[in-house]
Amino acid sequence: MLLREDNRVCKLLGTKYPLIQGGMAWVANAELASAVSNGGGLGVIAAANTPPDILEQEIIKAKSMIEPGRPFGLNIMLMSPTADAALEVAAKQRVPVVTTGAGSPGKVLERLKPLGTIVIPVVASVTQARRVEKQGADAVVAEGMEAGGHIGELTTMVLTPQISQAVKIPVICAGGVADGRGVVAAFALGAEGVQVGTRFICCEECTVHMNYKNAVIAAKDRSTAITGQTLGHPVRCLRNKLTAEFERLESERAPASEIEALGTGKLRAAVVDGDTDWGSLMAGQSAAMVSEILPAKTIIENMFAHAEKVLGRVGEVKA
Ligand code: TUI
Repeated sequence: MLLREDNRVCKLLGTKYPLIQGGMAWVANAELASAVSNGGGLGVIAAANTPPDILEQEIIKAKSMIEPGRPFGLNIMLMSPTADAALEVAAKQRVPVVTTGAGSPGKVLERLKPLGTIVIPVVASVTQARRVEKQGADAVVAEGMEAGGHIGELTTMVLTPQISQAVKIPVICAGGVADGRGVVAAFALGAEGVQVGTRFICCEECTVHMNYKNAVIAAKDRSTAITGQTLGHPVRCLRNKLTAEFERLESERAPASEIEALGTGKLRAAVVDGDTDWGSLMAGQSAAMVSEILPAKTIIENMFAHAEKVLGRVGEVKA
């Protein structure tokens, strides 16, 4: 059995499955978060750069869509200029779980732990994992560079076991997890849960433009590229005219301001307008393993049912 009664992630979150949905900017809204939470995982709304009043409305909407007793979360992107405002919204709305990304979550832990909020930072290195444990994090997401969006340098395969060994708090594995095989692999590496992003772009309840979903479904093994590496914040997305232009500017050592400017507004163009040529189609390498649009609940149930079958093939995994 992969899923045990005593799974620490399920106990911490109060979910049926030890699964967190990635806090994908522009993608993770009330519709997606409520579908994942109602499906037995932890749905997460992305604060990203959302103005605080609109973010608060989104949280209120999610609360109205989520079945009583089911938890949900808010992801705060720490590089965002609206991160402090999002933190206050999380406190005011008593959001049960907060995940953080792209920075050091000290301030978030200080503000929210006294309120009883569960805080789960996303990290990309062992040093960061150790630090957030000391600062009082309840669990940690170890995110490998197979993931979509803003990424670190290490792969899921090497990051997860090292973080699992370095900390006592539960580790949730992210980056490349899209099906039951990924869940079993995550547990074999020492994780007690998974964070899944890309797979949920292609769920029925996700409101992104159909062109974005179709691009994920069409993706093959080498369909993603990393842009922005020369700027110090690498971002993984599906290859298109935009990533080719990034590559050209970066190889020509264009001024950082010019490269930065190229990215402005491009995630919105992909998500809202369905611009697959010039939009930023953020997605992880697991896009190649996504082949159909299903309800979020079915995705989650299939993932864990398949995990049990896979585990039957590899034998009982011990930490
Ligand atoms: O945050 C993410 N993924 C993201 S954020 C995002 S929004 C965006 N939009 C446009 C351009 C750039 C970003 C899209 N995808 N994942 C979690 C994550 N966190 N990955 C890596 C890190 C990280 C990096 C540094 C965590 C901590 C950290 O610490 C720095 C420090 O000071 O300790």
